[in-house]
Amino acid sequence: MNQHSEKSPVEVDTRLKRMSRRGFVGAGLTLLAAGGGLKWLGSQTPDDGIAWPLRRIFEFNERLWLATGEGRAAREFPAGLAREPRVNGPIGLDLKTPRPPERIVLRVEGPDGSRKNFDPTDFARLPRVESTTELKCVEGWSTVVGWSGYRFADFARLLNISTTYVGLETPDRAYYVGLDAFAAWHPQTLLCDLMNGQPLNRSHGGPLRLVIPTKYGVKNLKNIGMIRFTENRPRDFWAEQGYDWYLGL
Ligand SMILES: Nc1nc2c(c(=O)[nH]1)N[C@H]1C(S)=C(S)[C@@H](COP(=O)(O)O)O[C@H]1N2
Ligand SMILES: [Mo]
Repeated sequence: MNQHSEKSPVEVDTRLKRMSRRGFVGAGLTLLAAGGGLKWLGSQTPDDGIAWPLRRIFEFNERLWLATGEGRAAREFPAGLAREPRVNGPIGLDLKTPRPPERIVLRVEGPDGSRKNFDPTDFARLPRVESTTELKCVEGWSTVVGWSGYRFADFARLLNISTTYVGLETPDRAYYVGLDAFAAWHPQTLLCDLMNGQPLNRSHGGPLRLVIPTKYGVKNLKNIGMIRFTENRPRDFWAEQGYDWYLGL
């Protein structure tokens, strides 16, 4: 028996998850390089018109995608089931300001560390997205909420930025969360300015909050002041208190 066959299923599972986090496009390309490149691939017997080493990689990716939960989405509910969630988590909210300001003041930091203000009128260039999902708190309650805003993925495409991680923080930097690219670019991950059809109030994170139903409430940062695109895993308020950094898919 070699080393690999002696690994326990748990150990292998952990390793696979770690690999999937790194991204399988990379793994596939590495295998191609190791195998001598495209010329070598072309000489293999094709199966479904795809050379078998590649096909094996695709099948493996797909199984892994489903097995690790990375191909899944949070449940969407009928809009009529939406309710007002309780107000939970006041860190980094400017509650002295009773109503959200008319203008969203949003800072964006690029992977090179340069910063600029995002022009809030540019949100009008993005499609408005509605989504009715469960806000789940680690404290043990959940509420179905009707959200409206913009896909993070569309926002990032407008800026023409893609990175391995995204960090978000409140204007005073008191609350902050880190997301991996899978989570940030997930189609259900939204930057929201409306909740149950009303402008977000300060307590619920107005003028703009993150809604990420594939993760627990703690990652749904209210009152976004800055969005940081980065190659380094961003700090995360609750991860620093001992919670799992991912807290969801
Ligand atoms: N800025 C900020 N965002 C935050 C928190 C916080 O303390 N500060 N708490 C989080 C937690 S633990 C939860 S459950 C949700 C609650 O959102 P809600 O108040 O709109 O119900 O916000 C999250 N986002
Ligand atoms: Mo929470």
